[in-house]
Amino acid sequence: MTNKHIDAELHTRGTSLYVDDVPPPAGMLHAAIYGSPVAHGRVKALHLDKARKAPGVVAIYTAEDVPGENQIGPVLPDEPLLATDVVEYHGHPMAMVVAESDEDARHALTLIEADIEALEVITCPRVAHEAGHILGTPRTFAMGDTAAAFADCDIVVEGRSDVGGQEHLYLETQRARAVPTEGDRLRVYSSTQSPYAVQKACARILGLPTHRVEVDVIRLGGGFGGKEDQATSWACLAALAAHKTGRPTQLVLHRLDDLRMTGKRHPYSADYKIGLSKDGNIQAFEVKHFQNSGAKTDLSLAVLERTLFHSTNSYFIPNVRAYAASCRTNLPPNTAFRGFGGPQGMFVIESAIAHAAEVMGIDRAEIQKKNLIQEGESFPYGQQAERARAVRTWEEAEEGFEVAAWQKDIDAYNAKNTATKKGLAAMPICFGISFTATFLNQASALMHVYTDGSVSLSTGGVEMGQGLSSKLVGIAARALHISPHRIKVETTNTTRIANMSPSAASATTDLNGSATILAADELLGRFRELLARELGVQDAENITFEDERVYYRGELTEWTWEKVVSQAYLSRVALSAHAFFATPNVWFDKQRETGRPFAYHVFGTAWTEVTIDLLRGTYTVDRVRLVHDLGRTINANVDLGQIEGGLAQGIGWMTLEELAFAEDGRLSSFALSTYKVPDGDALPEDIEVRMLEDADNPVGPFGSKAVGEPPLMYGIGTFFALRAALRAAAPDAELAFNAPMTPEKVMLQLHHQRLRTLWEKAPGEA
Ligand code: MTE
Ligand code: LUZ
Ligand code: MOS
Repeated sequence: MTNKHIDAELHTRGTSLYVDDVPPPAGMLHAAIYGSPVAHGRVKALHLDKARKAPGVVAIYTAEDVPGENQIGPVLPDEPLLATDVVEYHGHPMAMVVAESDEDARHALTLIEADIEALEVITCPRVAHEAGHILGTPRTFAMGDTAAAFADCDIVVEGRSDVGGQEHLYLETQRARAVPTEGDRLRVYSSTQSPYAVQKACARILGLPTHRVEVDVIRLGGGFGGKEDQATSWACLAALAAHKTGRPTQLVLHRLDDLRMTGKRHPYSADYKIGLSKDGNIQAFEVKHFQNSGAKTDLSLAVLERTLFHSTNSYFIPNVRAYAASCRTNLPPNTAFRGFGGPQGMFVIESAIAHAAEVMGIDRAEIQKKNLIQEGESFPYGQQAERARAVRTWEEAEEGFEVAAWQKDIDAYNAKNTATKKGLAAMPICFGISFTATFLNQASALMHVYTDGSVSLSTGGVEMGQGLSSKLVGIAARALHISPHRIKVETTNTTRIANMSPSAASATTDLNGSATILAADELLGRFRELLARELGVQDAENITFEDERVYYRGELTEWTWEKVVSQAYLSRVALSAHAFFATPNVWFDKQRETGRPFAYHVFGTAWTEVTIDLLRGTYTVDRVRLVHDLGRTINANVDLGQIEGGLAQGIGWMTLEELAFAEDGRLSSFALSTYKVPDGDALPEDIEVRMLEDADNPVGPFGSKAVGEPPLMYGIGTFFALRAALRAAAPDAELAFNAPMTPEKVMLQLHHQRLRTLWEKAPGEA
């Protein structure tokens, strides 16, 4: 089986197609969006006359021009496509210019003026919480009795932890092209993880039945969650323009507009309290998560829920009380981002453990290891750990990477060096696989076999660089027992696959791959019956397929794949199959906040080594070594790419990527000159990934496990390695649990706590 990423060659040659690479249809118009110049205000007037007269302008549309419902909220109906009387974040779309060229459209934007009465701007989730600006209802997961448990603890520590948001920075910015076909019909090409969400929303805003809108997706230049829901508005806007003008219309966000107008990973602030026995067993944990949701609900409530699901990471804690609230602020609506609230939840428990270890004067890793969840123990939402591999991955990492000797080397280094210090930290991860909204765990596959033996495969899954197509080819080839080169994965299209779930939650291969296997089984079943007739035997179940050959009772026959297929056609046996898959045995009761939301968990353990330059505050991530549980991998190359890519994104989130919003709600880190993403130099030179062996997953396709999101959370280890290095430099300093740990923050903490005393003493003193 080929192990290459199937798009690798196209990408390398620059011939892979994205929305606006397809040659434009004749007469295509270009749209550009006027976004609110303030973060909160009442709209008094919008002056469009000058812009209407600008060269090339065909039309300008506002909320009044929406023929259907001006509403795109995916969960709660609180998000108009175009703002009406109030604007609630800087960049909030207010009007759309449609013009003959992108330049014309953007020039006209500069001629629009808005009269807006400024209202109070809130950017802090704690302030919003205090003021009662809460989206949905706060949630609490509870297990055991924390109050009683704290009373019995030898050590109780309390603190605060803050973690920043993150820009998705998909290479391909948000975009869509809408083409009117005939009658009231539209075809929409969208860079979306959720073609069905786009289809539904376009129909809703145009007041059409869903079947009038066809959405087609070739691939995305990255999504990372940023296009799970937030590709929808741009597709709807292009659709609105195409519907109104009757001409194809394309909307491509320029990078700076994309940075300014779209939501990001949710920043969180949290209060924690952790109680332990003196030998390091965690007895109780309480946490309050304040999610900075931005101005609209978007997917915030689902993200919030996943924060709760991962509030105890890989640990078993008998008494837990976890509260979480989505706090409405005047920032762009924050949204899905790889990990979906899980990483934010994990950061807090890791902070609490680090804090406790420092107070107790023991190794953080000692507490981590002692409390890893074991087979049959419960998570605070009632699900039990099954095939728990927290301890296994921990021990394989500890032994395989000779952590004890490694730590010794680091201690020796720190004893010798005064200008630089090293830190080493462990990061175990445990991530639940399945959409927590149970109904989304469904998928379909449509398989056509042509008479030459080639196979066309459609699923509801979207290729966004994660290697879905490569895996689907591998799965289909294996399920049909034919060569992968015979299989082609088609674009994702709403007329071929209806009502698909978003490609998200790392579950796309699990869901669509399982549906693919069912479709293949259906075809092979028909072929068996046909072959039984041809061979003149009754026991069709003894006909088997392997390597494009047919065997009967283990004996090779003269039948090959191609021969079977052409005989099936001549015998009028259907060569197409549609199959449907729904993940069995997952459920959740929101009233009682218990259930079995996940089909399974992904486990792993990473160790990270860093070096800090104490004079400059700069640092390097020297080494990351990890043991990861992939089940039985379908494509080791793709999986390794996902692990390394996720790790890189997690390191960026924890170190360099700092979103800065001014008090007036404006994004100050509005360009790549002010928002630093990790480049090759910022990433570890030495990454060693070991895939856990003998790690079958009976509920994944061919024993595999999902891979997309979990590795991002290894990046959290970098924060704690940096903290360990800081501790080596300044044992008594007050260090905040405040990520990202930018070089600036390293510097400030060192400067305040330690260097200042050194400098005060330094000149001429003993
Ligand atoms: N990898 C690449 N190259 N590009 C992406 O956009 N998205 C991530 C992850 N890996 C992403 C990626 C996110 S957020 C998810 S949920 C999964 O891929 C989605 O794909 P999967 O369900 O097939 O793992
Ligand atoms: N999206 C979603 C997700 O709608 N539900 C989820 O549980 C989820 N998890 C991770 C990423 N996206
Ligand atoms: Mo990923 S955050 O589920 O798109």
